[in-house]
Amino acid sequence: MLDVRTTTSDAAVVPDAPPVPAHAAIRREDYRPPDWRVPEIHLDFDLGIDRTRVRATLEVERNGPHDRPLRLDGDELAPLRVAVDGQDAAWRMDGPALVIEVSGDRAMVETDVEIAPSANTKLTGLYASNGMLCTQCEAEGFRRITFFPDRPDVLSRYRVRMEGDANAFPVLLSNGNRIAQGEAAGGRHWAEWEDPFPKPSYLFALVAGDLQANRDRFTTMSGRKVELAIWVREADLPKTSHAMDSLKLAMAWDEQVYGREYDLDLFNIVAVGDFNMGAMENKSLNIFNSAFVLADQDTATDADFDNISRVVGHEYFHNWSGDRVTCRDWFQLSLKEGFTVFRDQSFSADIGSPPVKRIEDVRVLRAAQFPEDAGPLAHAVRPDSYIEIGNFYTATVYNKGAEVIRMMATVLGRDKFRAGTDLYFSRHDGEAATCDDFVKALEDGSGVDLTTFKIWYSQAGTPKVTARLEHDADAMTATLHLEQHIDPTPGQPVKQPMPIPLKTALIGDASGAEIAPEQLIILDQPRQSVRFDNVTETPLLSINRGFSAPIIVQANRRPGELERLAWADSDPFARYEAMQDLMMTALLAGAQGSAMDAEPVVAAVGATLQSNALDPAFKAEAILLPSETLIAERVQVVDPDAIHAAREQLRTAIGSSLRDALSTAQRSDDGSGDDLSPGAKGVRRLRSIALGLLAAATPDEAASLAKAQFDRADNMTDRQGALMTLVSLDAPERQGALDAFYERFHNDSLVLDKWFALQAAAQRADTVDRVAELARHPDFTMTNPNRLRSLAGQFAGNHWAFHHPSGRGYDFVADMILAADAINPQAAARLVPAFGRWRRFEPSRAELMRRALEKIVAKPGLSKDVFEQASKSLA
Ligand code: B3K
Ligand code: ZN
Repeated sequence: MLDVRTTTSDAAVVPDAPPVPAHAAIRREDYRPPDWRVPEIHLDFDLGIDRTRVRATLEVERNGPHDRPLRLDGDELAPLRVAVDGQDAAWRMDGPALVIEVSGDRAMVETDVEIAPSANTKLTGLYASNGMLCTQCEAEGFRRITFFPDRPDVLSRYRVRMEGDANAFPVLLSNGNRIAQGEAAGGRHWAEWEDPFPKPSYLFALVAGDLQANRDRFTTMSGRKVELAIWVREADLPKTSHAMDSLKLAMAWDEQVYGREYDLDLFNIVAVGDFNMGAMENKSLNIFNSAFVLADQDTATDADFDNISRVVGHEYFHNWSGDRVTCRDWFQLSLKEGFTVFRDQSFSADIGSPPVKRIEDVRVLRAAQFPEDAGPLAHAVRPDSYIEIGNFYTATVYNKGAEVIRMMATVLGRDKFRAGTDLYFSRHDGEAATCDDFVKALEDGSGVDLTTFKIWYSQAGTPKVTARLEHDADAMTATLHLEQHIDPTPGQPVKQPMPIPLKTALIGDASGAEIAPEQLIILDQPRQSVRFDNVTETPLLSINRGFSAPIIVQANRRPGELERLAWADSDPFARYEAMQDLMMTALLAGAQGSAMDAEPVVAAVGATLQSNALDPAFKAEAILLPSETLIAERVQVVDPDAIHAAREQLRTAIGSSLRDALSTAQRSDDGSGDDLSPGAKGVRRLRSIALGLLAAATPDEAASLAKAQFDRADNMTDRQGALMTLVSLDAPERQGALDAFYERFHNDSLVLDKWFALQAAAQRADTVDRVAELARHPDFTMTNPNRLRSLAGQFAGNHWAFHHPSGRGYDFVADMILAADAINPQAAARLVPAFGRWRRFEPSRAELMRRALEKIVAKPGLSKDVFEQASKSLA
């Protein structure tokens, strides 16, 4: 229904537009430039936790010849006043949007609204968290603060004045530079900020609260002095040093690797307890989930420390890949996200261990993106349509998007890639660009044609490549036969061949040497063969080295080939991959009812553990078994119990056969808790993985080992690692350790999240009952996304427990989704993909999952976020 109102009797009324159907899809091909531009905006905030008054003054400019009215997006807003050039003006509401007739080509448009931050449980727009006010505007949150053409291709210069109670909000921050501040009557004060860089509304930010700063400085490569500040509650200040160190490293790295310098005098980070995702790259005022800022040895694991470096780097790198060059429309989201993930991955590799980082990145891709790409929610890196853009901050847009850029970087080589990115940044600085613009800049900067790679942006699905190596000993040649295939995905029944860069080498079976040095094969045909000459001994195929393409390789292997590669391959990733393939072969046999031959796996794990040439971090990765979710992706019909049993069987075989080597790794004293070097982190990681394998073979003994590790721990990594094993055991030590953990840390919400998450991840038949109890625990709340994720999100990812044959796991998560939807649709929608693969399960579970999805879709008043995910999952 249209809500037509006018404030003056002679106002022009725009003819009614046809009603927009509920939950309509937005399509990429419908893009057209904005009707009106807004070069300048002035915002005036009268701040209050319960009520905030926002006055916006927009300098608007007609964009090209047309007679369309000014249409300003809004969401749950009602205008209190609308003026054009100082005069009350005619306006009407078209659904949530404000429509104003503007006669000339230019005008000053003023609107007043009142918003209620404390009632804003969606955590987008302006909201309250622990007594402070903060914003989250990406993707469409700005329209919840004020009326505006809320789309990324409308770039404006922002001036922001805010005024509020000086006690409640001693700190007042926004983007850019503070240009004035002062006292006001009644214990109030104000500040005015100005951002010289035009930016889209999604990068606007405001923070008001009682915060303290960890301050530091960075001098850029051209000598500019930048004031750095990380704002937190006073008690958290001691936990900010790692984030600050990471920020300075990231700033220096972007100068060295991409030639990108910071461009303002201030860079602020604010930590917030209630936040929908990891962090947000608002220009010069990054707002972070406190989980990605706060860390010390006692409360944060090594993984937490690494994640802080990664996310601090990611948001900082957005200053160029996202803020200076932004996206034309939300279909181009991967332009900034894929590129920035690629940049943060390279940064983490450079400050840590490149091979281990690559393995971790691939593990994440396989766990999150491959299933997405093979299921009902599959979409292209540059999607064609969406109902709710919030649902497209996916592993495909982020992680596959990063892989696409990595492939082009591989093809170009370092210098040409850098020439391409230099051109991209200079050509599009201050603009809203597209993925095509990015590829074009890489092409023009490098002089290399990348046209064929564009298909990676438009075609969904993970390519499967079969590889067969034929050896002709007499001719001393080997021929590699490659074939590619992509299964249909929703809306894309027929697939085109893709260009697939495969780093390939041949390893001599007898010598273990590289008998054909690594070369880059570009497979861009459905079928292709490549010949190798001078093959002097039986060759082993080392393919997709370094995971040079985000694909599934199905190689025909001779018996013993993987075992040999696991030992001899000169590429660390390929070596890891050979171990994974060995393990997967055994696991698939077990899960599909055949006899499992654990021996080759045990031998390879044993050799890895004993090796003096490998570091502990690599060993830890290499001996980690594929997850149950990953195994499920590889079987015809998923039976979670059979998969779980097979994995346990293999863990038990490893644990019992390699008891001594595992005990040695578990007992290693190297790496004191405050040592965050890759070596020390590797020792700790290996310790807890070894403990887990020992527990599969000798649970009682492992329980006391775990308890000792828990009691002795001087760091959270060892403590959490011990607890991870204990929670899955039926041992007397279990409850005591959980209680001790709770007792010590229940006032620290980030650590309490771990307490919930550990129990939700427990490999136990009764986990489904335990999570239901935990949902009634006084410390559980759905209003905090971290807490919701630590219980419901963790449980939904616990393959065996979630897929409990009774269907109670499905009921639990479905009920969580529906309850959370009424509070925070974005957080609720993130839980839906757990049901997405329902068609692949054995009939009884498939039916129960389908019913859970139907129950969700049938709920009256469902958000479009959850509706889109659940209805597409059923389709
Ligand atoms: N750009 C933000 C994500 C915003 C998500 C909005 N639903 C964080 C990031 O990727 O850096
Ligand atoms: Zn990002």
